[in-house]
Amino acid sequence: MTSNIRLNKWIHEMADLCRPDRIHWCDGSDSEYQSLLQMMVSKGVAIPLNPKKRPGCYLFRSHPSDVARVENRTFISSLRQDDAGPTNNWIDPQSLKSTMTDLFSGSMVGRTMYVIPFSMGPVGSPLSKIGVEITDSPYVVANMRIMTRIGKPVLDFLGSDGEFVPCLHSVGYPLLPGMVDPQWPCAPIEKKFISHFPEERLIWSYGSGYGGNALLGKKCFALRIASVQARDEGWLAEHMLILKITNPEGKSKYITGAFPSACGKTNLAMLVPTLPGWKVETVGDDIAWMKFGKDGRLYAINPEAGFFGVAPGTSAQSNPNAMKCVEKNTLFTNVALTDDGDVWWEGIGYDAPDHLIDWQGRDWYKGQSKEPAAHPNSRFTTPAHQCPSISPDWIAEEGVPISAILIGGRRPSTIPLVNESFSWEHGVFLGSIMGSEITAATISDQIGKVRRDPFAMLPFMGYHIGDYFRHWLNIGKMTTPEKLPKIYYVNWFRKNAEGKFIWPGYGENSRVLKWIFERLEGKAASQKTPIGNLPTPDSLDLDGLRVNPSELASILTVDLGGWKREAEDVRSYYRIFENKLPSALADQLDQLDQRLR
Ligand code: SAT
Ligand code: MN
Repeated sequence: MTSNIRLNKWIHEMADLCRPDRIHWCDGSDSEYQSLLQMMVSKGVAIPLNPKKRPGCYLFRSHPSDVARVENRTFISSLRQDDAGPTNNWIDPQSLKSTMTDLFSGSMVGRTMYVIPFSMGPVGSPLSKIGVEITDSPYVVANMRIMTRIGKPVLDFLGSDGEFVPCLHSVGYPLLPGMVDPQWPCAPIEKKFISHFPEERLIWSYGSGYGGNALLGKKCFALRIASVQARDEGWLAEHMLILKITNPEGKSKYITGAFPSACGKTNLAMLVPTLPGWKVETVGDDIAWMKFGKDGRLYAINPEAGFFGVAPGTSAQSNPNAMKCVEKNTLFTNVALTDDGDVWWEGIGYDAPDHLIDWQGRDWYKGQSKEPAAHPNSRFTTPAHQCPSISPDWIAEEGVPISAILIGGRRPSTIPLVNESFSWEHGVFLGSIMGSEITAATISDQIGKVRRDPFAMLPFMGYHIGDYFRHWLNIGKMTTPEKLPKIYYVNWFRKNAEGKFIWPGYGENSRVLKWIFERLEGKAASQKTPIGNLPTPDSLDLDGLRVNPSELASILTVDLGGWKREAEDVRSYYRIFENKLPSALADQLDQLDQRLR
């Protein structure tokens, strides 16, 4: 219930369309959360974990067809196709709405329609924005309660005329009389639509109950729709972690980092430095909203309230803070279940017990079962405040001032460990060409090619990427150059001739963060190269690090041949932007060519 006129009208219209049996307005209370979980337990949808091992934790298993974001079913339905650009799927909004109206029609029959008012960012912060998600999935409600701020405080703040982004979601499985509800209802792939109407600031998602397809505050709102709002309002909505780093003298700086999915953003955000006296704290692990403060600097908030992290590979070695975080009050999806009611996944840091129940609910025997016990994209949903490394500033309403922006992907060759851009414009150029090398066996003729993923936003852009580059360049003109964060291109993933990682990564990445910190202080030395400023051999703290010296040298110098090929490849990649490629970036590429000669 709300006094907000627009919200009431929308809820009535959507209820008329979807025809749920009942409507539940989420107040966000603990008792509501507990009773939803109890209801799901009683239906066999949620499995309570052993309270002695994982108090307040539950396991969910999704349908095998519904285990990840579906990029080929994700649409940016701007009025003009040209505004969606060459990297997004587009359907004319009128036609998409008519298709989806048919799908939503009666889609909640036999179900409860939950109304979730949510705030991205601290309720009431000038950097925050409000959304309202309608969903027929109690799993989504429980996850949204961890990932965002939901319920009464949000409605109170919204008041009678506050603005919100309407987010309509249905799993697409109406329960007609006599039908049995499956454990994970969803619709077949061709009926799944994750749709964005940027001009209307509207999200419609049908047919999937999983992650970014269904928790609409995250990728749909905080990145795709927010990127459009940010363009129009002069700020940045980015796929970035936010961390706070403090040197042994107690001086702190805030750094954001854009990395594609599965490049270790969560691990970097929660990093435990190997360098004595240095400290890293977590502000966010996935999304940063950055706006200019009165002092002309960029301030960032983490719009989320939890972490939706990939479980496999998370261990006490790779990310001890995340392991602590998921000890309690955590929802697990598609991990394996042990006989004593605990969870297990590949790369958890210790051997599997002899017997498990795998992510599909089947018996799994160590040494016998061939398939992984946990799905490779299995997840934990866990409250940010439980993270031992969480910074007290993570809820700062005014955000935190950003000194540096890291960008990077998985590049086994060519890209050095760390490269400081010459200028904002040069940094935007590097951001526009970043990406990961294709290694998965799926597209075999593409192996070794680079999948460019500008600012790690490729799957999350709400408009034309060429216009997005222009927006980044414009942001650089909105303040004085010394107030802008410096942009660093990093690469933890270089490999040697045997295909092994050269740089140990994880906590050792603190050595790179230290160099960046000291560059920002005007202390650490650098050498100017054709591609940017690289550390001088003795400016990077390598004390106690055991890495083969010649291999180390290879990741701290410019691979001229590799960069010449890189520049050529970028030239052909840039063609997809046609006349939308800002001339400043074409100039940057020409200048790079010149310097490489
Ligand atoms: O499923 S999510 O989109 O939230 C996570 C991811 O794919 O990066
Ligand atoms: Mn992400």
